[in-house]
Amino acid sequence: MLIKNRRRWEISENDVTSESIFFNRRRFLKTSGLLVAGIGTGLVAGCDDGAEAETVSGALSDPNAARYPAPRNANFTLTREISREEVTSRYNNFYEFGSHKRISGAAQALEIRPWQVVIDGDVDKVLTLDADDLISRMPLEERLYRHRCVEAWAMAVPWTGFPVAELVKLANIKSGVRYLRMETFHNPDVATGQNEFWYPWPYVEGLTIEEATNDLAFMVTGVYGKPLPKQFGAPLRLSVPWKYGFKSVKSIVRFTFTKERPVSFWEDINAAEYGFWANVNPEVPHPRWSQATEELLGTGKRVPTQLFNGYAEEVAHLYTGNETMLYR
Ligand SMILES: Nc1nc2c(c(=O)[nH]1)N[C@H]1C(S)=C(S)[C@@H](COP(=O)(O)O)O[C@H]1N2
Ligand SMILES: [Mo]
Repeated sequence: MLIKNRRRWEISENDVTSESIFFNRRRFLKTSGLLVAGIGTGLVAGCDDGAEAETVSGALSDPNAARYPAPRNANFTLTREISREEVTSRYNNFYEFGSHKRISGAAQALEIRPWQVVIDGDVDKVLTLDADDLISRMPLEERLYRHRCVEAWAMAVPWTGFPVAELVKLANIKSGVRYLRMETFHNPDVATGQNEFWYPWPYVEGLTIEEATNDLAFMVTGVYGKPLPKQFGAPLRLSVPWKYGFKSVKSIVRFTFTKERPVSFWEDINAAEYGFWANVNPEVPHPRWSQATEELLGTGKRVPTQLFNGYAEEVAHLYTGNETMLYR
């Protein structure tokens, strides 16, 4: 289909609703009571404790808030400085809210509570869980990770979360499962970028089961010692730091275990540029970005890029004997 082959830089950024319109709309919804009325109407399985408190504004509060900052896992440290929160929280890729970096204001319109998560596919029993409930069952820890976008910028952040392997354990998967498919929410009323019909919404990403259960694969629930801000992909966002950033899917609503390799969002748009594997590799240039070096956000410094983004020791064994995995 011709329209799908439109490149990112050809897409107009002017049709994104401005922040002020967003906030005015929210204010209208709040004062008219519509926003409050919309909360809590979805009966969510597994969310039966009724303990969620309502704040004055009508938004539900985070029952896991007291668990931040979580204890830091010393196995995951960095040899570079942590990127400044003021920079990383205002420079984000989240196409649901616009095809540019200044989406942090618009992303605040996303209601993350209640948030239903489905675990389905080749599992013993389909699970429908409330995200807060899921997180409350998981061991939270802090890890210092690199993040490397295919656009050749990089950051280093203290994520809080739990190993994806814990979620795989909870899912009780059947034998023969080979992939984990993850899907972002779909709500064009709130995420105006999803009205840009030439994108294959909702955003989808996938990993092999071996990748998903590798110790580095992390399900992020917080950052900088606090629950995750919306622009970073609250309430559940993946981090697979040895792969290009687009693999780290945000605001997940569905985990599907399958025998078939999922087609990722960017792979669907342009498989030659954004393949399924997307392992960071300085020797394989992207048509628009040499991958040899990267800019550290907020510093103006460029540094050499490393194979697997510096995580070869942890993950190289996953790809031995298959060259294509080192390509795209
Ligand atoms: N749902 C969704 N997830 C997404 C994206 C997106 O547009 N939508 N962008 C990806 C890309 S390209 C990158 S680099 C990271 C950016 O994460 P950050 O904004 O928290 O730095 O999120 C990834 N996850
Ligand atoms: Mo990215």
